[in-house]
Amino acid sequence: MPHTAIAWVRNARRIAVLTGAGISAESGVPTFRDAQTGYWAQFRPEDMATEAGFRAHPQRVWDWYQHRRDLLAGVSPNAGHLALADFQRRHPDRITLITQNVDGLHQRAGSTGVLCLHGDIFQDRWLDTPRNCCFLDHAVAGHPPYCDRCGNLVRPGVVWFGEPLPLAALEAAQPAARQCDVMLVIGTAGAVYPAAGLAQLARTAGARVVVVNTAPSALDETAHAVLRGAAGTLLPQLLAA
Ligand code: BV8
Repeated sequence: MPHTAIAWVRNARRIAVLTGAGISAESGVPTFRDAQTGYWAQFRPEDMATEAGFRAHPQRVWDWYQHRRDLLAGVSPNAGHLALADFQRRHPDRITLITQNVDGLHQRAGSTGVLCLHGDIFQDRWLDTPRNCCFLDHAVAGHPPYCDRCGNLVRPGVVWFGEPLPLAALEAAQPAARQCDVMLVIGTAGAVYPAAGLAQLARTAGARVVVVNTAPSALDETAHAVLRGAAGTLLPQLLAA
């Protein structure tokens, strides 16, 4: 663990953290771009995580999310999630946690005020604007569930490709990136925007950017330091100070 990165964290008044699917990998959650296992291997996540994909194949997409929800029910936060939650407990006003993940593991580790840029896989919402007959707790069970009065479909409460990010989360994440002294970019390929753009925003505003990733990522060149390794190993070292 380079001492410079530890020193930057120790001396930082404000730290912004951007996490991606890689921080949940050690919990046993397949990352977004890992080849989907089994039946799902034949489909591209980028095609399924879209409104068009859901409208074209509602059962396939719904079952993919149900499969991921079921998998998440059996996993726990790992040392990387716990190190971030522990740091926030010790330094409550020094860290802002921004995540692309929809798995809720940061919250289960004890992190609070998590800015969820891509929604929450455990939330349901209506596909079409709900009418006064559409009540989620009255939706008829199905793949997907639906309103038996107007046929509206239930969809997962995540942000699909081509959909805008939740304004409140994004409008909190951008100033956090601009005002931080250090940005930690953890476990993300850096391929999805506007989330990945937060790293450049931080760098342009003068922050030290530190990437933690087991493999090269599109944000390595935005970083002042790249720590090659697993989040579950490196974060406890980086944040223990
Ligand atoms: C939007 C929810 C506009 C669903 C997801 C430029 C600007 C703006 C938009 C765009 C743009 N260019 C292109 C776009 C469009 C698009 C986009 O970015 N496309 C990409 C494919 C090019 N963006 C959008 O559509 C966004 N919306 O821009 O709207 C708009 C405005 C107004 C009105 C209408 C529209 C919405 C994007 C959100 C998509 N939803 N998730 C779901 O989960 O099913 S994105 C999905 O990808 C997940 O959230 C995931 O977190 C995210 C990013 O992936 P990563 O987290 O990086 O995961 P990945 O598997 O790729 O990588 C894992 C990394 O971890 C690897 O690097 C690996 O090495 C590393 N790793 C593995 N193990 C470990 C590890 N690291 C450390 N430790 C380990 N142990």
